Parts: sequence; C-alpha cells; structure tokens
Amino acid sequence: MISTQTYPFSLPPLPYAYDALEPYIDRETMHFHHDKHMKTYVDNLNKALEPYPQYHHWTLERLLLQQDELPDSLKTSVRNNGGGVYNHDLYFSLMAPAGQQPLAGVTEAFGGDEQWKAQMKSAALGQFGSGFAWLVSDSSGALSIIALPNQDNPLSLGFYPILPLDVWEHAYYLKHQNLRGDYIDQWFHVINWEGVKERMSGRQY
Ligand code: MN3
Repeated sequence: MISTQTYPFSLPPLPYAYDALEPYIDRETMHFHHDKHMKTYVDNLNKALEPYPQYHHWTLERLLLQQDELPDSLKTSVRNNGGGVYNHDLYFSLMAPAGQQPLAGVTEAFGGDEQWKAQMKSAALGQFGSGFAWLVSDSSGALSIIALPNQDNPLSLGFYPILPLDVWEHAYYLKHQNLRGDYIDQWFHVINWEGVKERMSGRQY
C-alpha cells in the first residue's frame, strides 16, 4: 500500500487490467482516472513536499494523521493531494473483477446486503459536489458509513478507512454523465470483498 511509502511517492500500477471491471466500470474511465487524475495527486504531493526534507521520512499515513503539525504552507496540499493519493490507492485496490460475495461481517452490521447498499448509496448521493462515501470503523471496531468532501480522509476524524467510493464526477462522467446513482449501482458489482476483509482485520490503531 502506498500509505506506508515515503517521499518521493510513485504511482502504483492498477492491480488488474484497465478493462477488468467491464462492463461495470469502463476502460476509458479507468485510464483517465488512474493515469491522469491519480498521477496528478502523486505529482503534486511530491512537489509540495520537495522543499521540506524534514518530512521526507514520514509515511503518507503519518502525514495525514499528523497533518496539524505541518506548516500551513504544506498542510493544505497534504490534505488535498496526500488525501487524493491515499484515497485513490484504496479505491482502486478495493475494486476487482465482478463476482465476489459480499462479506457478511459488513452487510449484517447494516441489516443485510440490500440495507448496506442503500445506506452506502444514500451517503454517496448525499455528498454535495465532489467527495467520497466511506465504510469506516471506529476505535471499538464498530462499522459506519460517512461521506466526506473533496479528498478529506477518515483518518483525520479518528476513523479507520475500510472502503471508499469515489463520487467525484471524473469517476463516472465519461460513461454516466451526470447520473451518479447509475455509477454507484455498477460499483457494487466490482467491490473487492477479499480486500475489504483484509482491511477489517488489519487495523493497527
Ligand atoms: Mn477520483
């Protein structure tokens, strides 16, 4: 995971082919989203950190967790670009070719598969403008769903991020134009539940 990398950060390759999520998420969207949008976050984060060698040994996770300790001139860029790198790394690695069974440990916490999907969709549709819906856990391990604007990350609110759903228009506009709900319905087919399971057992703080 890029969250444990330090400066200079590099764009991780997609963990599957660009067309692997078809017909749910199209190849062209994946190219733009990964090769252009995510790369820009990586480049801008490196650019922002370059003049601050004292933070070059900080992991991305530490930069996000301790962003209040950073100088003002760096803080905003870490929040936006560091968040952008972290959030997209999780977003791409927690999708996979369709066919995985939803994890009962997640869906049952919300009353069943249909109920969890409805809550995730409602959070994602309710995020005004750009942002993400997130499946998160709190310090007791309890699951919840939240929505955050822009590239804000649940770590800064004390939550552990488990599964992100990117609802920036660049995630769906090429295929679905303004129909965010259609994209969300497609995304449910390509969740990497194996990866979600690993995230759930991997919380370290
Ligand atoms: Mn995005």
